[in-house]
Amino acid sequence: MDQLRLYIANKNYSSWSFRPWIAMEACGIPFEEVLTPFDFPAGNPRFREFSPTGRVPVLHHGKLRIWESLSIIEYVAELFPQAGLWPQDRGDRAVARSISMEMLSGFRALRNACPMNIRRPKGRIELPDGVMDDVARIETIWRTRRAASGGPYLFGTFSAADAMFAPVVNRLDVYDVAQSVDTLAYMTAMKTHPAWRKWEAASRAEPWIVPEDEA
Ligand SMILES: N[C@@H](CCC(=O)N[C@@H](CS)C(=O)NCC(=O)O)C(=O)O
Repeated sequence: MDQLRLYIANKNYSSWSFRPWIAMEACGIPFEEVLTPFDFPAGNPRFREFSPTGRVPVLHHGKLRIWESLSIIEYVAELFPQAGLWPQDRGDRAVARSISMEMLSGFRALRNACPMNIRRPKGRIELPDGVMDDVARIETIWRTRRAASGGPYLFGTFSAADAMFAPVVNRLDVYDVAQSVDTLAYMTAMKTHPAWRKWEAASRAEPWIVPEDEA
């Protein structure tokens, strides 16, 4: 099989890159990573060299190009069915996809106000209207899924749904907006996963600062 090559941007800031990366890393899927740092003042011109949309993440597999974080996860889940990216139970799988899509298309107030920033020291900021509504919905999803599965992840073992929420775990953590014991327990499970620790260590070692993402 051709090597899978995942194109990503800064580990400290690129929330969409984080999702397929942690899904593949946590589920033991072999891949090569290619990191190209953001260059926002210039409009990220180098991304066009490997990405049809000029955005990351993108997966190259032979001549195939796959963009959009969730499509990448779906592709590798089909390539490696034994890796368990999605829950085994069909109903659970459907709900995992529902909450993954809800994440992909929603929670804009939280995403706009609180950019992912792995190495940000914990501290509150003034939050615009709507952010705490997003947080409440996210906490309900996490609490409901962990109660149904028994945890520690949303569907018991780590799945693509956890990967889709990984950047949100960072946001609730570093902007100090999570309070409930159950939310904090889920965040601890995520932040102590070996794949998270690997991404975090690399984020901390990066030299780049992106002013647009320093809230
Ligand atoms: N819906 C896309 C979002 C991709 C996206 O917006 N990526 C950001 C980085 S996290 C990007 O490439 N931004 C560069 C730009 O807009 O120039 C996905 O799920 O992959």
